[in-house]
Amino acid sequence: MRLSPAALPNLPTTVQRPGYDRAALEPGIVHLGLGAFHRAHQAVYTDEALNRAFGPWGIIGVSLRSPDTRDALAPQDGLYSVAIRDADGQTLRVVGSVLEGLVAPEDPAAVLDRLTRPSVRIVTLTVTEKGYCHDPATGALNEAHPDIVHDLANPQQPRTALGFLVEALARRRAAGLVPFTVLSCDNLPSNGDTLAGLLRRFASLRDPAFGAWVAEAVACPNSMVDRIVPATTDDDRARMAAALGVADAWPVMTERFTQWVVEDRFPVGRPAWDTVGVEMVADVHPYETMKLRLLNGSHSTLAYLGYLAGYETVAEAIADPGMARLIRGLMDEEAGPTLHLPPGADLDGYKAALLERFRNPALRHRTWQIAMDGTQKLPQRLLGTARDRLAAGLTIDRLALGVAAWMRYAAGVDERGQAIDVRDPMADQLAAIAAKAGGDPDRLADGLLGLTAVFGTDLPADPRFTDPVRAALRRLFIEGARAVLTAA
Ligand code: CS2
Repeated sequence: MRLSPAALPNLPTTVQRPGYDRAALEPGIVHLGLGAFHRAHQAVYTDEALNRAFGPWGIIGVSLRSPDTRDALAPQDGLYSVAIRDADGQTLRVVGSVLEGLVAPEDPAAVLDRLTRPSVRIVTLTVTEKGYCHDPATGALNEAHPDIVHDLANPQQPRTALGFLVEALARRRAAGLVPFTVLSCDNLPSNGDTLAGLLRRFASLRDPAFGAWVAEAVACPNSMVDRIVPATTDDDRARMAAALGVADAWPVMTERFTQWVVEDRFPVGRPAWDTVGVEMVADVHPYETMKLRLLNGSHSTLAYLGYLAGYETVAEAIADPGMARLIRGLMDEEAGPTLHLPPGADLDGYKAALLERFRNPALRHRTWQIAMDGTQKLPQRLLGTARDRLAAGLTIDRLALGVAAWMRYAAGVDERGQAIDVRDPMADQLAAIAAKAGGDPDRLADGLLGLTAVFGTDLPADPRFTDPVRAALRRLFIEGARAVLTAA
């Protein structure tokens, strides 16, 4: 038996399920990037909001690359399960807010069709950092990106999120339809403002007057998203089937903690997210900086060092006392003091909760998963913090160790001489730099610091940044990650 609307009445009574009439649910949101994170976060909030205040806010989910999620959910009529797991056990629910899945490369016209429906009023995105096709150091559009070049030349057959959004906005404008609100839910600094700038630039490259209209007419609220969602494994599928009594081809695993802070700028409406815990605020920046620098900055540092030290998961890595000291120090001494806190924030409670979340024994969150796409993540997770500290004349030793651990990882060979599967949009450049460095830490540092898309031009020219990074990288090569952690 497979999870489906017909199977809902027979699920164990402890499994929460949609309390609204899915057959009457109209789509009002198109989501780009139908991955596990969206399904454990925004889709859950929307499901809850539909329970509270039913309205035309069903979700059409679009995968920009692989058909896997669509293939898993289609036979289930879009239904899927979410397991909240921690030391206390697990809580299960079935989510009903996703109505349909589409695979963009299979049928771009179908995606554009959904995006131009009058009932669609919000487009949300979780396309990961690299999905914005921008220069991570500056936020500017990477106009040489092959997919951007393609989408400008073939507006009817886009490949990128930007290409779809801009073509759909052009069609809506031509048809006299109101533009949708575009809500980025990725871990980028000023994600809405950044996206607004990219949309404007992309649209201007098609036609400057259209670019000006996009800048004027399209609302792109900033948002901060937070929930840890490790990739689902076959073991998770088997445990889920046993708990539900039916098979779910792609359940998602997550933690109890969840947070979503959104700027309340939705000129054409939104679900009743404010009734289900979404914090609707005027300014997201303080929330976002706190999260990116404390959670994600710690996560990346822990992921690179943890992987090098032979730890497979976050929980294993943070159980190393040296790692716990390092991450605590990074938060307390280096990242924390750079923050302008949101109103009413409890910084100590937040940091303690983060360490507890990293220790969650029931989530197998792989260091390798977090280590992906380092070139896209480092700027907002570690380098912005380093810039602020250097400007204030402060030290950056732990941040430098995090950056050096990325460099050691990006070199592509672990401490036992085994190849590392380095996933990164700049993987070819990383490999070429590593090959040229031939295992010499100083040459590796020089080569990687030359990536201006990551480091800009200021940091590589500042010895207060480069000296501690080089020193940490030498130690990682000579002593190894475990020894460096022991001394942390
Ligand atoms: C992680 C994030 O994979 C990663 O890079 O740091 O996905 C992290 O789990 C989320 O941002 C938590 O909200």
